[in-house]
Amino acid sequence: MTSSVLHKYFGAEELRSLQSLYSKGDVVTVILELKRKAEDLAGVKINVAVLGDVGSGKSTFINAMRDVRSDDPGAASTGNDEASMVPTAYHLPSLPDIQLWDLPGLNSFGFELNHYLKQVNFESYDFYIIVSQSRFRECDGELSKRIQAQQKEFYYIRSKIDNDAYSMQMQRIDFSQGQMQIIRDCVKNFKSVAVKPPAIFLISSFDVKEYDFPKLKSTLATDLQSIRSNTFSRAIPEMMLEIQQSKRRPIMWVIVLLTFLSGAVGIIQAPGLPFLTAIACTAAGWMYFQWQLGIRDLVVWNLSGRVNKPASLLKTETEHQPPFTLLRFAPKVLPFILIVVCMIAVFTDCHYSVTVAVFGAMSSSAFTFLILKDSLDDWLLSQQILAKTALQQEDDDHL
Ligand SMILES: Nc1nc2c(ncn2[C@@H]2O[C@H](COP(=O)(O)OP(=O)(O)OP(=O)(O)O)[C@@H](O)[C@H]2O)c(=O)[nH]1
Ligand SMILES: [Mg+2]
Repeated sequence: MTSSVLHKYFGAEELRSLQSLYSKGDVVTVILELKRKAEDLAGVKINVAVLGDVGSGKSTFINAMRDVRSDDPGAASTGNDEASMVPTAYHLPSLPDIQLWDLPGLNSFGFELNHYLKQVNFESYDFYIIVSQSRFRECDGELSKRIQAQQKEFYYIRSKIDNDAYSMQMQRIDFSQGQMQIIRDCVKNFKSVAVKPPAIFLISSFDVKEYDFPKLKSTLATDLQSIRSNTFSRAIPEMMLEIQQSKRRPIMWVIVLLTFLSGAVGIIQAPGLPFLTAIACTAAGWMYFQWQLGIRDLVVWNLSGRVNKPASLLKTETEHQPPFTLLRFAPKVLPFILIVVCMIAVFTDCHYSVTVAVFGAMSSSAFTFLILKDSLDDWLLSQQILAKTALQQEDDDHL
């Protein structure tokens, strides 16, 4: 699986064109290109992780989905002595855009959950199928919580239902009543771990024409488009971040340059000079951002017409900031206070002139750097949110 989310959706040529548009400050066209891609995701591969407890029937299920027997060449190895130890991808002939990943059983290595999730690269998958046998297990609850936390979706499979059917028959329990009871229990168990109950299928991988197997296959085919759209929508901020990287680096160099300038001039002991230099360098940096990344309001207004969304909505979303905490606030105010202290010291003809000069320079450059770096990160983040908000409606329309 590729680690770059952009490479998953765009070819090398398209990528170059996106980077070049962004470098020219044309963020609106970049977002419209993402929109165009969101409307045509056909052929984009979806990685589906099949996971669950050891021996729950994951590999047998994958073989059944692919219509192969366990002893056919290329089949996933199955059996109680044939534990799958590394994630392995299998293509589905009936749904070529889906790649099923056979993951090791949750307790295969005796790993604790976090270690296991890291080993199998848990967060890299687009969709999940949890396979569970005979009853809802603690690990099913844990896995489903982790999936929900990523705002991704999953199916829940109760495997080996042929065994359940047999034991119900032995106990003279009506099978359809028994099935309903299993589903009710699953729903109750998901609710007990605060997870929204997913689609639940009771299947036997030995009998693909019976129970919920045919329904599972058709549901997966139907849901494919919405899974793809959701995956793309979730990835928009990350895609924007990747596009922005090439531009962020040169801008950071300009910030460093302005920081030095601010410090160098701030060292001169003229009344008010460190203060004026810090303000002038910060203002120059701001203007440079606007020039390089586009004027915020203009971008929002321009985009609003192109994606048919009210500018007020786009603006409100992008202005959404993390809480104004003391931690975020303090580093910028402290250098400012130091600048003022240095000014007072110069005005009052303080004798510690070298100390004052050094403090003046340091506080002036610290103020410039912190404000500019924070503003840059803030503008880049708001572009990521802007792209996501602008494209959100389109994704919802597809569902
Ligand atoms: N009766 C019945 N047995 C099944 C079914 N699916 C799997 N099995 C059996 O369950 C055992 C384990 O199946 P696997 O598919 O290897 O299980 P797994 O989850 O891949 O196991 P690990 O890779 O070790 O985690 C095998 O003996 C299978 O034949 C089913 O639908 N019905
Ligand atoms: Mg296996």
